[in-house]
Amino acid sequence: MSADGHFGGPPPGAAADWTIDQNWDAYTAGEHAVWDTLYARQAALLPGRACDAFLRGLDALNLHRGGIPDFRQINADLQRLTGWTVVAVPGLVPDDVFFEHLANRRFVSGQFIRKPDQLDYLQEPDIFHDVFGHVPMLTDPVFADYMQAYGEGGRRAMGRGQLHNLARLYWYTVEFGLLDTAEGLRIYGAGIVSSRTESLFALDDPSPNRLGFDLERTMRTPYRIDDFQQVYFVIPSLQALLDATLRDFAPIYARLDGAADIAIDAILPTDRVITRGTQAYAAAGGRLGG
Ligand code: HBI
Ligand code: FE
Repeated sequence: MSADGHFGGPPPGAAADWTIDQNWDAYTAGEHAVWDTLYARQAALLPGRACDAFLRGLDALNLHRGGIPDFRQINADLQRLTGWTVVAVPGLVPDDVFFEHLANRRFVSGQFIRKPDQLDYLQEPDIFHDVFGHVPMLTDPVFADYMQAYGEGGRRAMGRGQLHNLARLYWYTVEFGLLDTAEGLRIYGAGIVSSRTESLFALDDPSPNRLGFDLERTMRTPYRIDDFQQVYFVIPSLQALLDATLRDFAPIYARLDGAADIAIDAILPTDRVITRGTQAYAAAGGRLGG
Protein backbone atom coordinates (compact mmCIF):
# COMPACT_ATOMS: atom_id res chain seq x y z
CA MET A 1 0.00 0.00 0.00
CA SER A 2 1.24 3.51 -0.73
CA ALA A 3 1.12 6.26 1.87
CA ASP A 4 -2.16 7.67 0.59
CA GLY A 5 -3.90 4.34 0.97
CA HIS A 6 -4.11 3.30 -2.69
CA PHE A 7 -3.40 -0.28 -3.58
CA GLY A 8 -2.49 -1.98 -6.80
CA GLY A 9 -3.59 -5.58 -7.20
CA PRO A 10 -2.84 -8.31 -4.69
CA PRO A 11 0.88 -8.94 -4.03
CA PRO A 12 2.64 -11.86 -5.70
CA GLY A 13 1.53 -15.17 -4.24
CA ALA A 14 -1.87 -13.88 -3.09
CA ALA A 15 -5.16 -14.85 -4.73
CA ALA A 16 -7.38 -12.32 -6.54
CA ASP A 17 -9.31 -11.81 -3.26
CA TRP A 18 -5.96 -11.10 -1.50
CA THR A 19 -6.01 -14.32 0.56
CA ILE A 20 -2.89 -16.42 1.09
CA ASP A 21 -2.24 -19.78 2.70
CA GLN A 22 -1.68 -19.40 6.43
CA ASN A 23 1.32 -21.73 5.99
CA TRP A 24 0.98 -22.75 9.62
CA ASP A 25 3.84 -25.26 9.48
CA ALA A 26 6.29 -22.45 8.72
CA TYR A 27 5.85 -20.56 12.03
CA THR A 28 9.01 -20.77 14.12
CA ALA A 29 9.23 -21.73 17.78
CA GLY A 30 10.03 -18.08 18.53
CA GLU A 31 6.85 -16.94 16.79
CA HIS A 32 4.74 -19.45 18.69
CA ALA A 33 6.37 -18.21 21.89
CA VAL A 34 5.32 -14.61 21.13
CA TRP A 35 1.71 -15.80 20.79
CA ASP A 36 1.96 -17.74 24.07
CA THR A 37 3.34 -14.70 25.91
CA LEU A 38 0.58 -12.43 24.62
CA TYR A 39 -2.09 -15.07 25.19
CA ALA A 40 -1.05 -15.73 28.78
CA ARG A 41 -1.08 -12.01 29.64
CA GLN A 42 -4.52 -11.36 28.18
CA ALA A 43 -6.12 -14.59 29.40
CA ALA A 44 -5.11 -13.64 32.95
CA LEU A 45 -6.29 -10.04 32.62
CA LEU A 46 -9.62 -10.38 30.85
CA PRO A 47 -11.95 -12.32 33.19
CA GLY A 48 -14.10 -9.61 34.79
CA ARG A 49 -13.03 -7.16 32.05
CA ALA A 50 -14.02 -8.70 28.73
CA CYS A 51 -17.70 -9.38 28.11
CA ASP A 52 -19.14 -12.89 28.48
CA ALA A 53 -19.54 -13.35 24.72
CA PHE A 54 -15.81 -12.77 24.24
CA LEU A 55 -14.77 -15.09 27.08
CA ARG A 56 -17.17 -17.80 25.90
CA GLY A 57 -15.79 -17.45 22.38
CA LEU A 58 -12.23 -17.82 23.63
CA ASP A 59 -13.25 -21.12 25.25
CA ALA A 60 -15.24 -22.31 22.25
CA LEU A 61 -12.26 -21.82 19.94
CA ASN A 62 -9.88 -23.77 22.19
CA LEU A 63 -7.29 -21.04 21.84
CA HIS A 64 -5.58 -22.24 25.01
CA ARG A 65 -4.02 -25.21 23.14
CA GLY A 66 -0.80 -23.23 22.86
CA GLY A 67 1.05 -21.62 19.98
CA ILE A 68 -0.29 -19.70 17.02
CA PRO A 69 -3.68 -21.20 16.13
CA ASP A 70 -4.06 -23.19 12.95
CA PHE A 71 -6.94 -21.70 10.92
CA ARG A 72 -7.98 -25.20 9.82
CA GLN A 73 -8.79 -25.99 13.47
CA ILE A 74 -10.36 -22.62 14.32
CA ASN A 75 -12.54 -22.74 11.23
CA ALA A 76 -13.98 -26.15 12.11
CA ASP A 77 -15.40 -24.64 15.33
CA LEU A 78 -16.24 -21.20 13.95
CA GLN A 79 -18.03 -22.52 10.90
CA ARG A 80 -20.18 -24.79 13.05
CA LEU A 81 -21.06 -22.01 15.53
CA THR A 82 -21.90 -19.05 13.25
CA GLY A 83 -20.87 -19.92 9.69
CA TRP A 84 -17.87 -17.56 9.77
CA THR A 85 -14.37 -18.50 8.62
CA VAL A 86 -10.97 -16.86 9.08
CA VAL A 87 -8.79 -16.37 6.01
CA ALA A 88 -5.15 -15.24 5.94
CA VAL A 89 -4.00 -12.07 4.15
CA PRO A 90 -0.51 -10.52 3.86
CA GLY A 91 -1.49 -7.31 5.73
CA LEU A 92 -3.96 -4.49 5.20
CA VAL A 93 -6.22 -5.08 2.21
CA PRO A 94 -8.19 -2.48 0.21
CA ASP A 95 -11.50 -1.40 1.71
CA ASP A 96 -13.64 -3.00 -0.99
CA VAL A 97 -11.85 -6.33 -0.56
CA PHE A 98 -12.24 -6.11 3.22
CA PHE A 99 -15.98 -5.44 2.98
CA GLU A 100 -16.52 -8.18 0.39
CA HIS A 101 -15.02 -10.73 2.77
CA LEU A 102 -17.07 -9.52 5.75
CA ALA A 103 -20.29 -9.51 3.74
CA ASN A 104 -19.60 -13.19 3.02
CA ARG A 105 -18.81 -14.01 6.65
CA ARG A 106 -15.08 -14.28 6.11
CA PHE A 107 -12.80 -12.46 8.52
CA VAL A 108 -9.39 -11.52 7.12
CA SER A 109 -6.45 -12.01 9.46
CA GLY A 110 -2.84 -11.00 9.13
CA GLN A 111 -0.66 -14.09 8.71
CA PHE A 112 2.37 -12.68 10.52
CA ILE A 113 2.96 -12.15 14.23
CA ARG A 114 4.66 -9.16 15.85
CA LYS A 115 8.30 -9.34 16.97
CA PRO A 116 9.19 -9.88 20.64
CA ASP A 117 10.14 -6.18 20.98
CA GLN A 118 6.68 -5.02 19.74
CA LEU A 119 4.50 -6.79 22.29
CA ASP A 120 2.59 -3.68 23.31
CA TYR A 121 2.24 -1.63 20.17
CA LEU A 122 2.30 -2.14 16.42
CA GLN A 123 0.80 -0.34 13.44
CA GLU A 124 -0.54 -3.10 11.22
CA PRO A 125 -2.92 -5.77 12.51
CA ASP A 126 -1.05 -9.04 13.11
CA ILE A 127 -2.46 -12.49 13.78
CA PHE A 128 -2.68 -11.89 17.53
CA HIS A 129 -4.80 -8.78 17.13
CA ASP A 130 -6.93 -10.33 14.41
CA VAL A 131 -7.46 -13.80 15.86
CA PHE A 132 -7.32 -13.23 19.62
CA GLY A 133 -8.97 -9.82 19.38
CA HIS A 134 -11.66 -10.33 16.74
CA VAL A 135 -12.47 -14.00 16.30
CA PRO A 136 -13.92 -14.85 19.75
CA MET A 137 -16.73 -12.29 19.21
CA LEU A 138 -17.51 -13.92 15.85
CA THR A 139 -18.70 -17.01 17.75
CA ASP A 140 -21.60 -14.90 19.09
CA PRO A 141 -24.59 -15.16 16.70
CA VAL A 142 -25.69 -11.54 17.16
CA PHE A 143 -22.23 -10.06 16.79
CA ALA A 144 -21.61 -12.37 13.82
CA ASP A 145 -24.63 -10.82 12.09
CA TYR A 146 -23.44 -7.31 12.98
CA MET A 147 -20.10 -7.89 11.28
CA GLN A 148 -21.76 -9.17 8.14
CA ALA A 149 -24.13 -6.18 8.13
CA TYR A 150 -21.10 -3.92 8.49
CA GLY A 151 -19.50 -5.48 5.41
CA GLU A 152 -22.68 -4.98 3.42
CA GLY A 153 -22.97 -1.40 4.70
CA GLY A 154 -19.33 -0.79 3.77
CA ARG A 155 -19.98 -1.60 0.15
CA ARG A 156 -22.92 0.85 0.10
CA ALA A 157 -20.96 3.54 1.97
CA MET A 158 -18.13 3.39 -0.57
CA GLY A 159 -20.60 4.06 -3.37
CA ARG A 160 -21.87 7.12 -1.51
CA GLY A 161 -18.51 8.56 -0.48
CA GLN A 162 -19.35 7.96 3.20
CA LEU A 163 -16.60 5.58 4.15
CA HIS A 164 -14.96 8.00 6.59
CA ASN A 165 -18.16 8.10 8.62
CA LEU A 166 -18.74 4.35 8.53
CA ALA A 167 -15.11 3.68 9.49
CA ARG A 168 -15.75 5.60 12.71
CA LEU A 169 -18.57 3.21 13.53
CA TYR A 170 -16.19 0.26 13.09
CA TRP A 171 -13.56 1.93 15.19
CA TYR A 172 -15.84 2.80 18.12
CA THR A 173 -17.63 -0.56 18.14
CA VAL A 174 -15.69 -3.48 16.64
CA GLU A 175 -12.29 -2.11 17.71
CA PHE A 176 -12.91 -0.04 20.85
CA GLY A 177 -16.43 -0.80 22.03
CA LEU A 178 -17.57 -1.21 25.63
CA LEU A 179 -20.71 -3.03 26.77
CA ASP A 180 -22.91 -2.14 29.75
CA THR A 181 -23.81 -5.12 31.95
CA ALA A 182 -25.39 -5.66 35.37
CA GLU A 183 -21.87 -6.37 36.68
CA GLY A 184 -20.42 -3.15 35.24
CA LEU A 185 -18.72 -2.09 32.02
CA ARG A 186 -17.15 -4.84 29.94
CA ILE A 187 -14.90 -4.79 26.86
CA TYR A 188 -15.92 -6.25 23.51
CA GLY A 189 -13.66 -4.21 21.17
CA ALA A 190 -10.78 -6.13 19.58
CA GLY A 191 -8.33 -3.23 19.81
CA ILE A 192 -8.83 -3.23 23.58
CA VAL A 193 -8.90 -6.97 24.37
CA SER A 194 -5.73 -7.55 22.35
CA SER A 195 -3.85 -4.81 24.24
CA ARG A 196 -2.67 -5.26 27.82
CA THR A 197 -2.36 -1.56 28.53
CA GLU A 198 -5.64 -0.50 26.92
CA SER A 199 -7.52 -3.35 28.67
CA LEU A 200 -6.66 -1.49 31.86
CA PHE A 201 -6.99 2.07 30.57
CA ALA A 202 -10.36 1.63 28.85
CA LEU A 203 -12.11 0.50 32.03
CA ASP A 204 -10.09 1.97 34.90
CA ASP A 205 -8.43 5.21 33.85
CA PRO A 206 -10.19 8.46 34.88
CA SER A 207 -9.09 10.25 31.67
CA PRO A 208 -11.43 9.12 28.87
CA ASN A 209 -15.10 9.96 28.51
CA ARG A 210 -17.40 6.94 28.45
CA LEU A 211 -20.66 7.81 26.70
CA GLY A 212 -23.78 5.94 25.70
CA PHE A 213 -23.56 4.71 22.11
CA ASP A 214 -25.57 6.63 19.52
CA LEU A 215 -24.99 5.64 15.90
CA GLU A 216 -25.06 9.10 14.35
CA ARG A 217 -23.13 10.74 17.16
CA THR A 218 -20.43 8.08 16.91
CA MET A 219 -20.13 8.62 13.14
CA ARG A 220 -19.47 12.33 13.77
CA THR A 221 -16.62 11.69 16.21
CA PRO A 222 -13.00 11.47 14.98
CA TYR A 223 -10.73 8.87 16.57
CA ARG A 224 -7.10 8.32 17.48
CA ILE A 225 -5.12 5.66 15.72
CA ASP A 226 -1.87 6.27 17.57
CA ASP A 227 -2.81 6.29 21.23
CA PHE A 228 -5.44 5.33 23.82
CA GLN A 229 -8.91 6.59 22.97
CA GLN A 230 -10.22 9.83 24.47
CA VAL A 231 -13.80 8.59 24.31
CA TYR A 232 -15.36 5.13 24.46
CA PHE A 233 -18.95 4.47 23.43
CA VAL A 234 -20.96 2.03 25.53
CA ILE A 235 -23.65 -0.18 24.01
CA PRO A 236 -26.50 -1.55 26.18
CA SER A 237 -26.41 -4.94 24.42
CA LEU A 238 -25.04 -6.60 21.30
CA GLN A 239 -28.59 -6.85 20.00
CA ALA A 240 -29.02 -3.07 20.32
CA LEU A 241 -25.86 -2.61 18.24
CA LEU A 242 -27.12 -4.96 15.54
CA ASP A 243 -30.56 -3.30 15.53
CA ALA A 244 -28.99 0.17 15.11
CA THR A 245 -27.19 -0.96 11.96
CA LEU A 246 -30.11 -2.76 10.34
CA ARG A 247 -31.72 0.60 9.53
CA ASP A 248 -31.36 2.44 6.25
CA PHE A 249 -28.30 4.70 6.57
CA ALA A 250 -29.28 6.94 3.63
CA PRO A 251 -31.05 9.59 5.78
CA ILE A 252 -28.20 9.46 8.27
CA TYR A 253 -25.61 10.02 5.54
CA ALA A 254 -27.68 12.90 4.17
CA ARG A 255 -27.56 14.59 7.59
CA LEU A 256 -23.87 13.79 8.09
CA ASP A 257 -23.01 15.55 4.84
CA GLY A 258 -24.01 18.86 6.38
CA ALA A 259 -22.91 18.16 9.94
CA ALA A 260 -19.63 19.21 11.53
CA ASP A 261 -17.45 16.71 13.39
CA ILE A 262 -17.80 16.59 17.15
CA ALA A 263 -14.57 17.31 19.04
CA ILE A 264 -13.03 14.08 20.28
CA ASP A 265 -13.26 15.14 23.94
CA ALA A 266 -16.67 16.87 23.77
CA ILE A 267 -19.65 15.94 25.90
CA LEU A 268 -22.96 17.08 24.43
CA PRO A 269 -26.14 17.88 26.39
CA THR A 270 -27.74 14.94 24.56
CA ASP A 271 -25.02 12.45 25.58
CA ARG A 272 -25.72 9.76 28.14
CA VAL A 273 -22.67 10.25 30.35
CA ILE A 274 -21.37 7.11 32.00
CA THR A 275 -18.00 8.58 32.95
CA ARG A 276 -17.05 12.23 32.58
CA GLY A 277 -13.34 11.90 31.89
CA THR A 278 -10.63 14.23 33.15
CA GLN A 279 -8.77 13.99 29.76
CA ALA A 280 -5.60 14.20 31.89
CA TYR A 281 -3.85 11.46 29.90
CA ALA A 282 -4.33 13.16 26.52
CA ALA A 283 -3.56 16.60 28.00
CA ALA A 284 -0.21 15.26 29.25
CA GLY A 285 0.73 14.17 25.73
CA GLY A 286 -0.29 10.51 25.88
CA ARG A 287 1.88 8.05 23.93
CA LEU A 288 0.63 4.83 25.47
CA GLY A 289 1.98 5.50 28.91
CA GLY A 290 -0.59 3.39 30.78
N1 HBI B 1 -7.40 -4.92 6.10
N2 HBI B 1 -6.27 -6.76 6.90
C1 HBI B 1 -7.13 -5.75 7.09
N3 HBI B 1 -7.70 -5.59 8.31
C2 HBI B 1 -8.57 -4.56 8.56
O1 HBI B 1 -9.08 -4.45 9.68
C3 HBI B 1 -8.88 -3.67 7.51
C4 HBI B 1 -8.26 -3.89 6.28
N4 HBI B 1 -8.53 -3.06 5.26
C5 HBI B 1 -9.46 -2.00 5.37
C6 HBI B 1 -10.05 -1.83 6.70
N5 HBI B 1 -9.76 -2.62 7.68
C7 HBI B 1 -11.02 -0.67 6.87
O2 HBI B 1 -11.76 -0.55 5.69
C8 HBI B 1 -12.01 -0.79 8.00
O3 HBI B 1 -11.35 -0.66 9.20
C9 HBI B 1 -13.09 0.26 7.90
FE1 FE C 1 -8.88 -4.93 14.21
